[in-house]
Amino acid sequence: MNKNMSIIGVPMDLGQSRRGVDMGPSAIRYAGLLEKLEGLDYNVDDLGDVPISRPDSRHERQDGDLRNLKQVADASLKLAEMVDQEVSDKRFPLVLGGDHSIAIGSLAGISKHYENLGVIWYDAHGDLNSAETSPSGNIHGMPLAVSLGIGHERLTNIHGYSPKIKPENIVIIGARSLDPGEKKLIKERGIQVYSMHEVDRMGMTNVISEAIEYLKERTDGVHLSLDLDGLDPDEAPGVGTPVIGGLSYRESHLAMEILQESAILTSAEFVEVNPILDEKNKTATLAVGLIGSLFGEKLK
Ligand code: B3U
Ligand code: MN
Ligand code: MN
Repeated sequence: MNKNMSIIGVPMDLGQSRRGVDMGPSAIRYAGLLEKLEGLDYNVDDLGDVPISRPDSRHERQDGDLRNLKQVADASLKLAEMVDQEVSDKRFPLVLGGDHSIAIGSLAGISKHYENLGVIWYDAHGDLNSAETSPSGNIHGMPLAVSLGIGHERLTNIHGYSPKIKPENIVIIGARSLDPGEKKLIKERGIQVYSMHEVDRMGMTNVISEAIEYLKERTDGVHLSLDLDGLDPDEAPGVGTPVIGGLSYRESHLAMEILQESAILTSAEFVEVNPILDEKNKTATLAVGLIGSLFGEKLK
């Protein structure tokens, strides 16, 4: 794996309705991220946080519109430009959220550099909604659809091109809360989904190994987008939309270790850590632990 790494924080909470996830990047840094990575011999450059503009007042949803569209679009473009620069400089971008809407900017900056960028979406949700299918109007439920070119043009066109990714280059792991429109899209586009059902039946070793083989055959780079709500809320309580019955601490570490061995990742992001809803920074600490396994920390 690339030993030169750039960390970018995105203190964004406007893609959903609960406050606190804007403090995610600080909580993850405070939990010892830099020390962990430097201890694993990475050359780490912490670029600080992307500036986020505040809305004039909290946006109440109008019929069919998207909450805080302008602020999310502005931040996505800034993040895309920063990530783009780091990939050009041959550095591994590690992005810290913030709510999952930030993936719109990450993918916009990264995908320019690849013909066939693969994405592993580790999440309780599909994040495949658009204004028409969203039950909430929250943009954090939309970034994967936006990256496929589905959704508001201000989002799909960030960084001047669309789509960012192809449906056959996506693997979703840990899904257990999909809206009807998302299920329809998954079927129509043939998106690979390992829901909790498959994880339970096959075991995480087989799920992640199959996902790696699948992506190896068809992609020239792979981005990991890890939403902490993919894990069970018992183990990751500090998330805005907890869903019971999630991936365990142990399954998640195992997935990160097998990803490390495969060496397929070219970028990653960890999102949705909400320190206000957390218990003594447990979720941020968990995120740093997972990042350790992903980047080569060994048990023996
Ligand atoms: N699918 C729902 C809920 C949701 C999506 N992502 C999260 N929650 N974290 C929606 O609002 O789109
Ligand atoms: Mn998500
Ligand atoms: Mn989620």
